[in-house]
Amino acid sequence: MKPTDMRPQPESAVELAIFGHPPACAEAVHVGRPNIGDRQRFLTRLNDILDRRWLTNRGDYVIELEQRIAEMVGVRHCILVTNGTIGLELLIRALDLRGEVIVPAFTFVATAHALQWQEITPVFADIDPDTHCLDVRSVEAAITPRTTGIIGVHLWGQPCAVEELAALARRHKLKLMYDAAHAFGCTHEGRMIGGFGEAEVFSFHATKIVNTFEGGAIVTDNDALAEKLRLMQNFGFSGYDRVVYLGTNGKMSEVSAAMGLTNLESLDEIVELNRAHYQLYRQHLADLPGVSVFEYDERHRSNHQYIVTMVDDEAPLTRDELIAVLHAENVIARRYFYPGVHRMEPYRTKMPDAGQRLPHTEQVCRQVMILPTGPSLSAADVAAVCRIIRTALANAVAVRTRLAQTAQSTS
Ligand code: T4K
Repeated sequence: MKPTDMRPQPESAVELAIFGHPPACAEAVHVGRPNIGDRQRFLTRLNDILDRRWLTNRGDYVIELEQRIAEMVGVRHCILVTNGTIGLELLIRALDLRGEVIVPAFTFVATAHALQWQEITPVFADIDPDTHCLDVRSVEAAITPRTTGIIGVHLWGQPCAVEELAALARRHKLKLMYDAAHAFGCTHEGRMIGGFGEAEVFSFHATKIVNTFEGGAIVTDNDALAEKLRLMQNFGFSGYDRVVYLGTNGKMSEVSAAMGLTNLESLDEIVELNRAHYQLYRQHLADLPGVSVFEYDERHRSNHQYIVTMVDDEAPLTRDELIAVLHAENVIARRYFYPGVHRMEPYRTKMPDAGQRLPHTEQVCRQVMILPTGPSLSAADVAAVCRIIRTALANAVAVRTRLAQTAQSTS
């Protein structure tokens, strides 16, 4: 990557790809590159699966991974599933949620889709702008006689206000569950995420801190709930030829579990590296006008899976202008979760005015910019990504003019 100069310069001297310089990265640098543990160990497990000819239906690797996760999280039950979305759908059904369920609109669309898929109405509550998780007062204001539950999302691995949500749910006799897709390996005041609410759901998608290619897990201390979930994820079978419940196919395969076991062995190392990248981003992006790095509450431990930055109105460039500059350099920064689930279909049509009750969601949707991290990036790469941002901001007028010209010539 190229050195840059912070003083405003003539356009042609500003070393950015939008001005015709070669991009900083020869190949695309993505948010969400999979973390891949020890390849040899995975291949050994893969050979074992092939030798044993046991490919799915709760084989040895699925059982082993379920035990390891339950132990690590400190809960009695872990049910591995096909992916996080199926995990949410199963849990919503097993908890018998109906009518309306309160969720944030600042989340991946799967949180709301898992409800709507079952004809349950997601009712969007606003977020706390500091944590990006549900604002408890907004949740309370959204409760109606049709409300049956609340789904909190521990966004970016930052825990929800778990005590306040539990108290609210108790007061109104609502079921409380968590979408913990981002929070595997994270804690709330020293207690592992996974043990809160009736149950929690992790995602082990390729882009997550631990991946099983595709996959997820439901974790709970509730024996009856776990038993129901096990039946539901396997067509309701309780033995050969014996179906005792309505179910679907939500099983994880052995190859996915083998990948999960392998990646779990590298979890601590990856979290350490992510934490180091996070600190570097904070150093390199310090003192920039209008650009800040999301601050985690030190009482909790995050897996630092996402580098979350905010570009506010003080910045001389908008978030989208900065993203255009980064994309030209082959740094594929993302706008998670733009434009907000309430502005995605079918919710946008069903509730066109939802945004009016979600001022913080709307603001954060405009400001969040996710930058790449993980083992595929070096410390020098992190510095280079930050240098692009600094250079763009230091030459904001020229950058804005150039982007406008490019947009005009391509329209
Ligand atoms: N709840 C929350 C809060 C979630 O964030 C998610 C998932 C869920 C529930 C549902 O869990 P799952 O059903 O997915 O288990 C990604 C993921 O697809 C999605 O799993 C994730 N959240 C979401 C935050 O991000 P996209 O739309 O960003 O794009 P995707 O999957 O194409 O990946 C992003 C980038 O990662 C790619 O541009 C390139 C890179 N990549 C991706 C894959 C799949 C790779 O380098 N290699 C790969 O194999 O959704």
